[in-house]
Amino acid sequence: MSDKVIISHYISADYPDSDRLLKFTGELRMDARSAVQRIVAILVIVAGACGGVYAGPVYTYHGSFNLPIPAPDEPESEFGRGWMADAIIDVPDDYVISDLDVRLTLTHENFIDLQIILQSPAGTVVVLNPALNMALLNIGGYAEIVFDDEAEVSIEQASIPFVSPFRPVWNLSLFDKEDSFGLWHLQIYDAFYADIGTLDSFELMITTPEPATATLLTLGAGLLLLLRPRRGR
Ligand SMILES: [Ca+2]
Ligand SMILES: [Ca+2]
Repeated sequence: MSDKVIISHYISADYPDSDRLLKFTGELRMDARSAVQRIVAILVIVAGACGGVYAGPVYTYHGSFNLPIPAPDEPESEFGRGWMADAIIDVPDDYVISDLDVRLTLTHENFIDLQIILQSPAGTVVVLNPALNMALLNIGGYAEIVFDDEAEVSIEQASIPFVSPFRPVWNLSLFDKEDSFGLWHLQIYDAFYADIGTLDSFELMITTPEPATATLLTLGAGLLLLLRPRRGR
């Protein structure tokens, strides 16, 4: 119920003391407004806290491949250098990305050869690992590599034992707020002669915004509209 309704009630009762009525009206409006302000403030604080602490659902898209690195049709493949054919994941869903991590599994004789790049459906490019990353010299074999902006160790500081996750050289946050829908390309360039390998799998882990944040903000806006004094009456 708004303060306007209560005031109407007093006016229709032909309340004789107009000074007292005005004073009462003023206090009532002030109380209603401060109550609304309090509610909105609490909701905004709760929503902010939820958004800061909790992430929304994580959706994982996995692709299995058996792609030689480099591809056999590359001009210098016989010398162990050139591009791999793109590994492509087709994401059929529209999600707003709030965080993206990438997992890949591969076998290669020397990871220092590998430049690893991810391209989003929107065309944004992120270099995950630079070619000739000296930290990876003489690290090879089978590996599961997870790239995550929040990892403690950068891929440029990797060492034996080679344990994920690693921070990529460019931030995966460049994909934040993009739509997940469409073709994601993982591109690997073998930049150095000799050692070769194979990409086995590649996976996108897409975190979406916390739904409670949107719900609470909507609820707050709804209460604000509900309790706001009506005009023109
Ligand atoms: Ca992350
Ligand atoms: Ca090579």
